[in-house]
Amino acid sequence: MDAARERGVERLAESLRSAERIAVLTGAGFSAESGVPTFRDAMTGMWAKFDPLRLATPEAFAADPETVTRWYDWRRELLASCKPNPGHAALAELERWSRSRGSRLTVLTQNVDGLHHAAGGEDVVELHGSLRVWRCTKTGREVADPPFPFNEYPPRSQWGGLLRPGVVWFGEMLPPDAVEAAEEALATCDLFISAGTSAEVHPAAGFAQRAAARGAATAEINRDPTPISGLVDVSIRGMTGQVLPRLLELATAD
Ligand code: BV8
Repeated sequence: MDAARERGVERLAESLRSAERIAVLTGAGFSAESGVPTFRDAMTGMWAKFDPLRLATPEAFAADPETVTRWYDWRRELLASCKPNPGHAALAELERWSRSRGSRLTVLTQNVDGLHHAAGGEDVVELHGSLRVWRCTKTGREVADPPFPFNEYPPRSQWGGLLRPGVVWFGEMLPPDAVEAAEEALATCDLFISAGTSAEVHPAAGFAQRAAARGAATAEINRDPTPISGLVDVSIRGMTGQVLPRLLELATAD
């Protein structure tokens, strides 16, 4: 690990050891090393291929439910072969380590892939819903992990409606229970870490600023610079799958 990155990780490990309430915001970059395409990477990102801003909206689903549900079922099938990476495992271990010393670490994820839970994370808030849950457009009732691929697009629900993915589309409100949990973490954290996110999708993009305004220590771990890189106390340029294990090692060393 290069010297500047190592120094940043050492500083963040120190903050972790003295923090009592930690909030970690994660985005698509956290799952990139698991093979899940992010929204912005030119070669693999879905912005280039499918323009999520166009497809990830209620309007697109209303206009063309077949294309939208095919896209989400394709992503769901892709996810089936994706496993948590060392970054997910290290973060789940940091959560357990925090709990063992009487502090608390909450993961606020923008990802809909379920990989934090798959890695053993427990205190995880899915801000943008989950691709594993599909919801009836008529009754709002949810179906967890419906068999894929669907045999028709758009898939019909058993209650006479259509099935839509249980994710938050652009222009939709975040789930109230997720908002409540995120607000509680933001209001009480003394350390806020943003990891693997472009910090451009709201309201999550504003979390670092809000934590800093309350006096929490702030840090970012990201491959590329983002709009919050200049705002946080510690900005670590790196891959979460490599930085998180090193952070765990330094933070938990006796
Ligand atoms: C809402 C589910 C009320 C669907 C997603 C204020 C200002 C401006 C706009 C708005 C605003 N308030 C609301 C908006 C509108 C909108 C918005 O933010 N638009 C953006 C485009 C400007 N927000 C909303 O509509 C939200 N709803 O606020 O309701 C409202 C509504 C309208 C108007 C006002 C208020 C709902 C947003 C949720 C949308 N749903 N996902 C699906 O998955 O299909 S968001 C979607 O984008 C994913 O969740 C994904 O996570 C996210 C993209 O962001 P990132 O996660 O950061 O991923 P990205 O690819 O962008 O970046 C990856 C990063 O990782 C990069 O920086 C890269 O360098 C880094 N990286 C890559 N590999 C690695 C790595 N880092 C480390 N290690 C690596 N290995």
